[in-house]
Amino acid sequence: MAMERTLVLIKPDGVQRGLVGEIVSRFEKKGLKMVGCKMMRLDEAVLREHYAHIADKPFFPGVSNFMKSSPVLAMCWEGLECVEAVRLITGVTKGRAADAGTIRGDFAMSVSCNVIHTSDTVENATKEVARFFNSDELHEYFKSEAEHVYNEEERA
Ligand code: FUP
Repeated sequence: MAMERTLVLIKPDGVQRGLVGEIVSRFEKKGLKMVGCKMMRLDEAVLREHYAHIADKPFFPGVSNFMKSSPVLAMCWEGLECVEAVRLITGVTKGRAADAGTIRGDFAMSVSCNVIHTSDTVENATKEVARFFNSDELHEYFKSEAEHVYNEEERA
């Protein structure tokens, strides 16, 4: 069991639709710890890096324009094996096919305007957190709820 950090971006549609509080609240209620948070405007360079795996797809220019259309909220969340836990809360890429109860299942209809980005693997999470946050923007602190979120073995 490993303590992990993962990147969450609330995309322009989530910001424009006033879903920031709802989304942050879901991660908080789950028992995850926010260790970084900032609003930022993404440029072409960071989007080409972040979406390198879809850069040659015909839909990339549309995704890129959408991601630049207003600021996003970048967050780093921490928790035990949280990369997978956050992906489960996120739901599949196509919002209208995502399970009810997931963020995309509850708030998205589109395949690209799908409210949030979340890292898909532990390896990518490490790279993505470093891409969006400087080390002095990430905070280590004790959150007392950990005693109730985790059992003794999980906290060790
Ligand atoms: P996800 O990990 O669920 O965010 O999805 P991907 O990394 O596979 O896709 C990256 C972005 O490309 C998504 F935000 C949505 C967009 N996309 C499309 O617009 N059309 C597609 O057919 C697939 C992905």
